[in-house]
Amino acid sequence: MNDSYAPPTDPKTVLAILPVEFVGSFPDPNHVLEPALPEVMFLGRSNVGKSSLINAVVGRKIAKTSGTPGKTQLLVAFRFPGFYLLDLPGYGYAKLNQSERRRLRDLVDGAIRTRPRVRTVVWLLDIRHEPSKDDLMMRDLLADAGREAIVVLTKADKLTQSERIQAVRDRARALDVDPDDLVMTSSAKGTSIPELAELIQDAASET
Ligand SMILES: Nc1nc2c(ncn2[C@@H]2O[C@H](COP(=O)(O)OP(=O)(O)OP(=O)(O)O)[C@@H](O)[C@H]2O)c(=O)[nH]1
Ligand SMILES: [Mg+2]
Repeated sequence: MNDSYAPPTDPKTVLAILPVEFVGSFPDPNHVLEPALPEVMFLGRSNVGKSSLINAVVGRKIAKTSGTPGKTQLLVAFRFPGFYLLDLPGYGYAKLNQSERRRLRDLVDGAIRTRPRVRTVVWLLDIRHEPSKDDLMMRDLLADAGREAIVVLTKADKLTQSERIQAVRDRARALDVDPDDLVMTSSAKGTSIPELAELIQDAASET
């Protein structure tokens, strides 16, 4: 992938021009949102950059972010005209006690397995790291649940250009996907943010 045409900062996206409303935060993975609309869900390890990427694609700071893993603890819903964006807690955060970890895992697994209106899952992986055991379990869960996914690499700004090229190849091989199907992003620099916003809008509006 080549990001040399990526705008440097703060690109306007197709989602940035839409009104958005915070709906609420819910502990139940099956919480029913009214009115019923298509849903796009953000998934990834704790601290991978889900909430930051949501803020980047919608061009506003709507999701809470933090340098400390485990920031998002509930299913968080934002409503756009015609669809919902859902922010999920991260998986694989080791420093929680067993019951909290269990609760978060049940929330994430339940949302992936059973929410009937999810059109696509935006699945995030840190570009710097090989997929973890949890990532690979999540891949199996997505496949098992028959979920379509947009696979995103995050924090591309943390690598040099040559490291990025190598990393995209390595991640594609580890995930057994085509490198061209990986969306390499940086929320910090705006890399591929307009493109990702369009993929999300397209998925949400497919009939
Ligand atoms: N350099 C860089 N840092 C990033 C980027 N995206 C996110 N971060 C940082 O990564 C940390 C975690 O970001 P969040 O967006 O809160 O991550 P999250 O996946 O929502 O985390 P949880 O809610 O805890 O699962 C924060 O310190 C962000 O500033 C990026 O593109 N580049
Ligand atoms: Mg978060």
